[in-house]
Amino acid sequence: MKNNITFTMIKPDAVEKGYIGGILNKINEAGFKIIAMKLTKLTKDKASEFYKIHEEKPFFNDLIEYMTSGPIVSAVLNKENAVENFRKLIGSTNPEEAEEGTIRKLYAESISANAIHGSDSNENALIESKFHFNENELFNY
Ligand code: IDP
Ligand code: MG
Repeated sequence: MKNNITFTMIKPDAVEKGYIGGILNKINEAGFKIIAMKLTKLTKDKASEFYKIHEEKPFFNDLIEYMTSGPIVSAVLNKENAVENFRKLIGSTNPEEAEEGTIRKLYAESISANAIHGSDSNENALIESKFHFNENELFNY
């Protein structure tokens, strides 16, 4: 399995507050190349499928409401060791625990509205990229 891509979403809270530019700057400065990108809006079905692993969690319904509340930016990013490096760049799920300089420390408002998604494994990076983009859109990869 290749380990040089990861999948990300700039979540509705961050898009709404005008943080797309600031977040993309951080991503570029950290040396990630954007392979695919779009502004889109998730349907409830699509968000539920994407977060299926959290189906049984108490926060699942709120998560789906939040992720479908407005547009998101989804993107596929390329860098050596992309998954691990990107998780470091975005910081802890809970922004109160995120390190200084991380995207969640800078831009997230709470553990639920936490500004950005990053894949948690190489396998999921590929699954999530293909879930959001078709073959033509992944032409750079
Ligand atoms: P991650 O996004 O850092 O990988 P996950 O545990 O995979 O975190 O959770 C997915 C998303 O669900 C989080 O990014 C956040 O938006 C939401 N979430 C996770 N834990 C909680 C919680 O305890 N309360 C509310 N929302 C949560
Ligand atoms: Mg996760």
